[in-house]
Amino acid sequence: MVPHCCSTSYEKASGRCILDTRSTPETDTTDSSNVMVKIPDQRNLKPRDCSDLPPCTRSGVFEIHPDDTNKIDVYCDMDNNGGGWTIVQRRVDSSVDFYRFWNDYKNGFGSVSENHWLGNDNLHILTTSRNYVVRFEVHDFNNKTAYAEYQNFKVDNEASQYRVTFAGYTGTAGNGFESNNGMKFTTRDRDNDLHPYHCGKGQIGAWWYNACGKSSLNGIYKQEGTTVAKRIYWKTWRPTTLKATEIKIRSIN
Ligand SMILES: [Ca+2]
Repeated sequence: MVPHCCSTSYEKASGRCILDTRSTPETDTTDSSNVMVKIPDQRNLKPRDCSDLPPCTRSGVFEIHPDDTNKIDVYCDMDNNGGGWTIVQRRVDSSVDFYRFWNDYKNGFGSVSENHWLGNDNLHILTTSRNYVVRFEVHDFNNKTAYAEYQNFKVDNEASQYRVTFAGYTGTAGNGFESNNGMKFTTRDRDNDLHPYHCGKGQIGAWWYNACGKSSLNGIYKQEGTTVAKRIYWKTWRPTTLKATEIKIRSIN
């Protein structure tokens, strides 16, 4: 299965042989005509986000520089749906507690390459420096996957309670984020939602709740099949709790 890669490595995701950074020229072919591409030298790159990384970059953790003063470690998904995606949120299991406070969501938490929240301040810096598409990916316990994408995704600053705005909808998961447009962020210690009660406490989560709405991807991690309110949900796709989620953004300018 593995092609003949002479003094290189084989990258499964792209099906290519990868040349070492020291090699010249920048591309070559193997004896079986597989294209080899030089690994970009990432030491001198200052990408504003993952979409600035060179085309053959592999997925992984990178330091990005959204403006002159800020640098952030992020996970870049360079393999799926065209690549260039900066990961904002990821849930893969119950090992990281997402029932956290305002300052946790402000600053971000978890491990960049596993269960992770990038942080609302970082989201604000990124989404107000460029024009972003946001993609919500949801996975059920039968290994089925669906997504929802929105244009012009922006998260306002902390003084505005990280109010979110976006436009349009395309996808397969249903428009589960629709009623969250224009909503402020709510956590267990700050009720900014439109419901008479506190959605952050009622749903055991942190989200741009309306009253409370059809999505809650930072809900408490539950086992397969549960439909109790306190869970990870995207109700326009599945009535049951979700196994894994990802939120990622990609700039279009
Ligand atoms: Ca409320």
